[in-house]
Amino acid sequence: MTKLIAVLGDQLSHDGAALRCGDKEADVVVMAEVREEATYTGHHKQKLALTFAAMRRFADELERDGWQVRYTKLTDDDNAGSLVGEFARRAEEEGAEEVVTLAPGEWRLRQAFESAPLKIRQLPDDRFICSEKRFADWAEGRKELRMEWFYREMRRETGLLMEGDDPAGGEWNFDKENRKPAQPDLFREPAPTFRKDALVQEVLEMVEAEFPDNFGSLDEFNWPVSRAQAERALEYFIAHNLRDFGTYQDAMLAEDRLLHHSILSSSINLGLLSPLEVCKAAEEAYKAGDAPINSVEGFIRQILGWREYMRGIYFLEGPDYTSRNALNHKRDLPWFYWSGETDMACMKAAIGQTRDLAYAHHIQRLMVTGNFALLAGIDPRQVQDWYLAVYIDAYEWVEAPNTAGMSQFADGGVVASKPYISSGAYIDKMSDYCAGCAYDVKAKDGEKACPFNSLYWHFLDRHRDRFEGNPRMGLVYRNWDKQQKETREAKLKTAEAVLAKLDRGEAL
Ligand code: FAD
Ligand code: DLZ
Ligand code: SF4
Repeated sequence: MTKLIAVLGDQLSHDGAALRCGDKEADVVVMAEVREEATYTGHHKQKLALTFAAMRRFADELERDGWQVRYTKLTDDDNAGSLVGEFARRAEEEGAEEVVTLAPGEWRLRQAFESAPLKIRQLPDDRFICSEKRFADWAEGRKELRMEWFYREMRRETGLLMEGDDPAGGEWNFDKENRKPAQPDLFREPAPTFRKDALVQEVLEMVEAEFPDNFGSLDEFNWPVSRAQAERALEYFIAHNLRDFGTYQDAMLAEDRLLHHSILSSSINLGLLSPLEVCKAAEEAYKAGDAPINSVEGFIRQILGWREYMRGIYFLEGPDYTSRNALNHKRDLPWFYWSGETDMACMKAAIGQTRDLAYAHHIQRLMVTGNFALLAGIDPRQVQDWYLAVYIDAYEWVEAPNTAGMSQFADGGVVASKPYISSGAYIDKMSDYCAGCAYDVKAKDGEKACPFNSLYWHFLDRHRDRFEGNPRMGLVYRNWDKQQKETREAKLKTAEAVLAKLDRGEAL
């Protein structure tokens, strides 16, 4: 009996479990571009274009590989509009009684598949290094689910960067070497560009025509849409940027939007590259003496540690994770997150490049836009909606724990042992934004004071009951208490004025 093998838009791996269990002669692969997936959030135009272009390219590859593929384009007349609708339509056409797919990376779709009027078998997504079951076993009985302990187990299990029972280089973590500000590197070889062939052109035009009001611009679209292109991006990163990845991992520069980051998250999340092969490529570079341990360990930790851990947390914590609001933050997301119209140079830069590239690197997401939202008490649901919409790599399984957990402390400390907050001083140390800013990063109160400065103390003051007893935050509360009463009042008054402006819908 024919079965349908459904390949979703972020399941573009030739060796996933669903394709492995299929029979090229008897079974039919189903892929569908559908409105429901294109509109569950207001995806950045580049994310839509990348998804559809990569899906079409993958379908071509499957056909060349001998599979029978039924592919539905977004604008096809008979498009049912949803994945379940498309599976039902194709099942009837093919006389199939069963659909097999990898379990989607979202509770929303898993639940839709479970309650569908036809049988959809969801196989564990084995493209991750750590299965959901393995993560749940690790988490069982632990009081705290800290990434660092999980990561060490993953190092031992995979053997990555291990010398016998010991970590390569004698330490598990080299982060203390990885906090340097950067200078522009005018001699770096330019990043690879990916040819916009007829398939990509057609998709870009379709996205502009069908989603003209979505956030973002397509002008600078330059994402790998096939495995071959993703392999080129990986090779470029290993050859040119891995060496300095660690050292400048937290740095931000106005004129260098990518720095030494890999820009591989979209390719890994789509399934064009496997996380293990990316880690192995970095490990090879270390073994060959081409990249130092602080960079290679730092890079591998992001994938083997953070990426696997975030997915584990998302599925362990359950579907209600995204509605948590431990700090009871209720303010609306300021409009300038969409328009970029703000005098805060750091926010303008992070939002501007997000609009132009659908990309900002981790510290921009965490310590600029995320930090501001947390300090200003923005409703974490609205913050998540923004991150899910604007980034090229955004899928709920990884976006939600990063935003609700790591960035907004909305999960009450499942992911982060303390909130990731800072005043303007941190941004000034790690970037060159402040020199060109309308605000004064050294001023702590008054109209010209950097908003991060006053909001930082306002956050600590209003959440004193929750954080005062946190051993990692005692020092900062002692610092606050030591300040003159008038100084503290001036900072809080400045913060109140900033928040009142936000509440009136004014830009900062
Ligand atoms: P690099 O800096 O080169 O890192 C290498 C790889 O490590 C990345 O490609 C990615 O696969 C992985 N990685 C690094 N940090 C993380 C992390 N914290 N969690 C998971 N994987 C990580 N990442 C997403 O893939 N999708 C998201 O929707 C997403 N949303 C985020 C939201 C917030 C608020 C924050 C603070 C971070 C978010 N991240 C997300 C994590 C991280 O910012 C991106 O993975 C990274 O910026 C992607 O760029 P890159 O490929 O150049 O990464
Ligand atoms: C992100 C996305 C988009 C924009 N469109 C489609 C689509 O039309 N068809 C499809 O199969 N998948 C799409 N995706 C990816 C899914 O939304 C993704 O599988 C879920 O978000 C789970 O990770
Ligand atoms: Fe950002 Fe403040 Fe620096 Fe301006 S002064 S760039 S708002 S940190």
